[in-house]
Amino acid sequence: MLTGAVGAVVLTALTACGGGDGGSTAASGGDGTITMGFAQVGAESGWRTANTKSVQEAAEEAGIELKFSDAQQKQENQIKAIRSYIQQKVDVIAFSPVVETGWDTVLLEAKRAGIPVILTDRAVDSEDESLYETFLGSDFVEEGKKAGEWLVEEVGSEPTSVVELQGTTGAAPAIDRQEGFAEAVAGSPNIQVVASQTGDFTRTGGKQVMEAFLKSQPDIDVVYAHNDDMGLGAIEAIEAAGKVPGKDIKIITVDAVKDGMQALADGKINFIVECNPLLGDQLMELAEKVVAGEEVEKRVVTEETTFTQEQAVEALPTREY
Ligand code: GYE
Repeated sequence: MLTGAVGAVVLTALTACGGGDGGSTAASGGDGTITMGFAQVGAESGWRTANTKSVQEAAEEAGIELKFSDAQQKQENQIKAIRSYIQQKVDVIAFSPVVETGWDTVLLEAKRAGIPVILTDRAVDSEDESLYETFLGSDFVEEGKKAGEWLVEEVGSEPTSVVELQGTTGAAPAIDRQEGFAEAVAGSPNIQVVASQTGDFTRTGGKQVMEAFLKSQPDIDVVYAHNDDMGLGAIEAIEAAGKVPGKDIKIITVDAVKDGMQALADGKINFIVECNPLLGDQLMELAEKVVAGEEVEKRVVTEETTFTQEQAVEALPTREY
C-alpha cells in the first residue's frame, strides 16, 4: 500500500534553524547571509531537473544565496566550478559528483581554504573522509537490489535474458545499481544479464543502446535501466522494432519521475524503484549546521519506495516530480 509518505526523508534530529520563514539565516553565526556554491552534474534527466528545482527553491526559502553551475556531465567542469567557489570564498560548497573518483585534489583545496563541503545525491570514492562533512543521498545498492528482487519474484524459474542500460560510467548510481541488482539475481541462474552498456542516464543514450541490443541480442526478455529516462528511450527503440514494451519485453527502471510513472501506469514499464530528487530542504538544513560549526551525521540516507503499475495509477495524480 502506498502511503502519503512516498519520498519522505529521514534526517537525524531535524532542527528548524530558528526563526520561521522570514529568510532567517541564524545559523551563519551572525554575519548575515550564507552563500552556497552548488556544482550540479548537468541536466541529463527528469530526476536531475527536479533535483535542481528543489535545491533552488529550498535555498530561496532558507534565505541562502545560491551560486549554481551546471557541469554538463563533465568532471572537469565541476572541478572548475568548485575552484571558482573557493576563490569567491563561499561559506559552503555542495556538489553532486558526476563520477566517484578523482576529487581529492580539489577537495583538499577547499579544506585548506576552510570551506566545508557537502556531498549531495552522489558519493565520492575517497579514502579521506575528512574531505567532506556529510553525504546526503540515496542508497543506490539498495535500489538495485529492489529491482532485482522484483524480477526474481516476477519470473520465478523461467529462463530470463536481461539487458542492462547502465548510468554514466564511473558514477556512484551506475556502479551501485549494477551491484545491487547482480546481488539480488545471483541466486537465480535462470536470470542472465546478457548485455550491459552505458546510456549515460539520458533518453537518447537509452534509445541508441537499446537499438543496438535489439540487433545483437535475439531474445531479450527484460530491460533493466538505471533510470527512467533511459527506460523511456528503450521504449521508443522497442516500439520502432515492432515489439510491445511491458509485454514482449518487460522494463524495470529507477527514479519514478512523472514521465516514468506515466509509462508505468500505461503498462509500458513494469516496475520502478523510487529515487527521491527532492533533497533541497535537507541540504539547506545541513548547510546551516555545517556553517555554524555544528556536528552533522556523516551519512544521511533518503527513504524510498517502489511502484508497480497499479500503484503508479494511484500515485500519479499527486506526484510532485
Ligand atoms: O537516478 C538519474 C540522474 O544521481 C540519483 O542521476 C542520480 C541519478 C538519477 O541522471 O536519473
